Amino acid sequence: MAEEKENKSIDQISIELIEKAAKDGVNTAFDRAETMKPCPIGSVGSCCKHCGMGPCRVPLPKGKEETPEEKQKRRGVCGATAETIAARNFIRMVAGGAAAHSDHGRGVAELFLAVARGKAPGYEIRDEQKLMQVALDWGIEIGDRSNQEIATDIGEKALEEFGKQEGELITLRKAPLKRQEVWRKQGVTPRGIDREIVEIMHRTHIGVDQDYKSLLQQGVRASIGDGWGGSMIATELQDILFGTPAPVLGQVNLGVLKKDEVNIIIHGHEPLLSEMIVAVAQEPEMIELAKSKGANGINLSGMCCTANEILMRHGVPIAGNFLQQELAIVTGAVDAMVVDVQCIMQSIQTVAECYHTKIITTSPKAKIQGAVHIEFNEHDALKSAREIVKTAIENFSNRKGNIYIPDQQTDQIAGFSHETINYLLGGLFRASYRPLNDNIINGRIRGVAGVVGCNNARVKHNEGHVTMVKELIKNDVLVITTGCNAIACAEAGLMVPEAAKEFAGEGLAEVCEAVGIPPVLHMGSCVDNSRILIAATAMVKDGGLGDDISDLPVAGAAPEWMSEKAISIGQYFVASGVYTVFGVTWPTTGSKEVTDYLFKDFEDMYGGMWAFEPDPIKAAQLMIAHIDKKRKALGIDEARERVLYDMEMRRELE
Ligand code: SF4
Ligand code: MSK
Repeated sequence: MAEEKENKSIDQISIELIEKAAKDGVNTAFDRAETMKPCPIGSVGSCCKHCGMGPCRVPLPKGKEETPEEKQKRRGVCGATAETIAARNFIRMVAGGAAAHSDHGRGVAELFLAVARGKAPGYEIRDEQKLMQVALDWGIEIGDRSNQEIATDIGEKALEEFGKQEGELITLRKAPLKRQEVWRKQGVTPRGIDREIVEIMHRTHIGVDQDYKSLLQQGVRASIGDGWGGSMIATELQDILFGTPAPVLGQVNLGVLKKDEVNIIIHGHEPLLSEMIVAVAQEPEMIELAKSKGANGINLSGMCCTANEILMRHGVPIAGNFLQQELAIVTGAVDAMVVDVQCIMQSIQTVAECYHTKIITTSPKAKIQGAVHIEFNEHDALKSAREIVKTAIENFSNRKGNIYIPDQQTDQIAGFSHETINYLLGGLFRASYRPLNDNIINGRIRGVAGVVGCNNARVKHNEGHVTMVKELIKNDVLVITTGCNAIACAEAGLMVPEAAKEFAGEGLAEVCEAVGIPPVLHMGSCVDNSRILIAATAMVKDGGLGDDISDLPVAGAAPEWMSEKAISIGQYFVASGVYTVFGVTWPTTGSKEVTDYLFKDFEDMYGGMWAFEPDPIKAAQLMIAHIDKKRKALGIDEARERVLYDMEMRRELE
């Protein structure tokens, strides 16, 4: 029995809480993953339910070679082939993911505009330098105009990008020129963020686009509109409003909960409300109210990407990643879990009913039956935040006594925005990626990997993330990370500078030690994958490593992916020229043609392609092999032979 629980997570704290859930008779995702087996036809993309004549299932015949005649007949009622069905399913996943990120971006842009117009009390422009930078990037006049005027133009322009009908997204200009040309040549330059998503829904309706290559190209187009459009707008405007992240010390894992304080967990993705909750929880009246109810204070922590957002900007501790959301409630010590959008399990309400926790939904787009709904109103955000915090405080005295908080948490350094990396590497006056490029060229750093994405209850919690990342850094590959991978790495102690000595290869460890950074750099939340694109572009611009992202010795991965957003992210990594490996399962294996197109043909078209490898060590080795291939093409493969750091070089770097 104990062994069974240990198979569910590599994290001891999670194992203890999975055991507590079992003792308390609480059903969690870990249990449901055992009883609910994935459909073998749907999981490979071979089931279509796009019309009332289906669902139609077109699985590959088992155990025998299919004749061309049999393949001809293996179609849906409307005649759709297995290729069309797999491609349609795949790009509908891209549409779902791109829509989620981009609607997040739209929400930020709306708030941004309201702040610029003075209609969102409580918010302000915190990063003036970034405001100017974005104005310059978007061609908005600065002159002697006020911040408010400039911000109004930026907000209006940002919102236009969603509904734009023709031309090119303004944010694509951030990409290397050669990459922009690749997109034009392939005909996948997005016109408007919403338009490309809607077009996927149109093309995948019965009887429209029935050429898998044409379908997959539209998937690429919408994904670029996500990474270089909606997500990038979200990140840029959030930085202006809430501050661009800088290195900050924080703690992680369920041990951050406090027995004697009101515990509020903020879960989801958008930092609009959570920023206000962070402010309100520090108000003396709120702390007094908590004390009057017998608590020693108010303890905020985050879950999933909201956690990453408020950690990066305020050092608020992280309670856990996707598969730990139910476990947090199982501690019996969470007085309120406040949720907005994305990656929120409906079952948190059922688990909460076994304890005393109040689930508070806040978005009109995301309600949960049985939960308390306190709607977030951006025009009176402080009022919403106060009502939420008060509701949590009032609930403190309802605790049932069945409390267990593991006595363990891990330190981490987060806040590695593109700007911070630039500054850390080059200093304030000559901020640049030059030292990174130089250390890649001289071979101390072999390459860079962006490892991101979710947890997936089909595999052992955090195992794929941590195993892959350890293998990469051991082989001198610097890892940059976001989302639930970042939380997994932090829980495993990989995000402190000392981790370089313990886990990284000699060359990478030397560089980390000289700069004072961990070997795994936390870049933020899911929308902040756009920071990875900007970092890759900065490497190109600094020179010496080719003239496009596809020339760089870099790779991407999502070893425990599960969400449609992860597919959209992977697709825009690939479209940006990055070799990208996913684990767990691959949603098009029902069609060899579709899979080959994504895994092979895309390399000729985009310089980056997809790969699937569920074993995290093998997946890391694939990434390293790709990095070495790129090093060879750049003529820097020999340089890896001489990894010696003398004192002069060290001083130069410092
Ligand atoms: Fe079947 Fe075609 Fe309808 Fe899909 S669209 S459910 S393949 S008939
Ligand atoms: S929260 S999309 S489970 S990374 Fe962004 Fe984690 Fe994946 Fe959600």
